[in-house]
Amino acid sequence: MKQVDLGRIVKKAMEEAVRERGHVNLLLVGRTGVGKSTLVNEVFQGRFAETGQGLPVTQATQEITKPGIPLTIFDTRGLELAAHDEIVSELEGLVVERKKDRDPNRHIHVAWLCIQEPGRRVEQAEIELCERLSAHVPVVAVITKCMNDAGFRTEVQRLLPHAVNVMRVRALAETLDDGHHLDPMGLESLVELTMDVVPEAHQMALVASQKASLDLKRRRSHAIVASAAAAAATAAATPIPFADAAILVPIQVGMIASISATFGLDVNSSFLTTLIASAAGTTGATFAGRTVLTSLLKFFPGAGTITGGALAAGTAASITTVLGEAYIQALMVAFRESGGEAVSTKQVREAFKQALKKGRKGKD
Ligand SMILES: Nc1nc2c(ncn2[C@@H]2O[C@H](COP(=O)(O)OP(=O)(O)O)[C@@H](O)[C@H]2O)c(=O)[nH]1
Ligand SMILES: [Mg+2]
Repeated sequence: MKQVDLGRIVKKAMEEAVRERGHVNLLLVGRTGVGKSTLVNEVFQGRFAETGQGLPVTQATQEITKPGIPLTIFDTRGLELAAHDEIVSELEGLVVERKKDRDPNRHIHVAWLCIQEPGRRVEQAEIELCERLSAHVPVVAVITKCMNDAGFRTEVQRLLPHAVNVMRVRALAETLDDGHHLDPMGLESLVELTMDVVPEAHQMALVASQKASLDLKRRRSHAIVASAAAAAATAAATPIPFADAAILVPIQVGMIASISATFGLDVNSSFLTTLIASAAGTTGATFAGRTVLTSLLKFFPGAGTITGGALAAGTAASITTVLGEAYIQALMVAFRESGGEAVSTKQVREAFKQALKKGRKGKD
């Protein structure tokens, strides 16, 4: 009987998922104190701006990365200084320089130019910066600490005509003097807009890095499940003898790895191996394809009635779908509980078990 070396399959699938996800680079500009660091901490996983010093790139820029997160932030300071001309040129130079790199994962894909609403001022430095940067990279103008627009957004649009859009955000909740409570706002829209302007090959990295829209992660993951289900159906176009069902394993493992990568889960091979093996009802890392199949078939109505010892295309597709959707469900639960920050592998495993159980009940 054909043996499955799950550890090896998982390792390969993870490497591929991470490679396909790519990397995204965000240039963060704006005067000191407008709320750039706060914004980044609220939008992305990993508390990016709390690292303290990043790697200095130019006089005004430092490069911040976090292990496991496919995002680099170029954080700028000094735009408020008298010498802003020099800084504007330096930033433009950085974007142009990076664009020459043969690896598109090193290009700067988008810039957020932050201006705070309470100041209600757009400075010359910001106008020049927006104009010069937008010749090379999409610039999103972000109005921060929003409480009361009073026409400021329109004013920013007029002064920064090259910005791809002007978004209003409030990164932190506010309580007004009269006890009125204002929730954070605009973070999800900012991410969605940024998605639209980042080149496609880097969108997955953005989806994975951000935490403002869990829905974005969920939507992308549904697409992954759909294509894995189609691949499974194709593989079983000629009904697969049970003993050869191992050919579905790489498809399903690839799916789980891609979903993990999409959620920005900091996974390692041993975690995924354990996760999949336990879903498949085995503990060993090497097992027969039939073992996986028999235990997955438990999740299916009518599975017991399959006759002739073969697996048909429709069943192969639905097993894959149930598995993938249960995993998405599990990650949604775990990430909601954690507020979008890194979740523990134990949390995911537990939620996955629950989701599979629920899926199974739903079918019975
Ligand atoms: N009330 C309120 N304060 C904010 C908001 N965003 C940032 N801040 C505050 O503004 C100050 C400067 O923020 P910071 O993120 O360090 O600005 P940076 O210099 O642009 O990185 C800090 O005291 C933040 O707490 C917001 O949405 N609402
Ligand atoms: Mg800062």
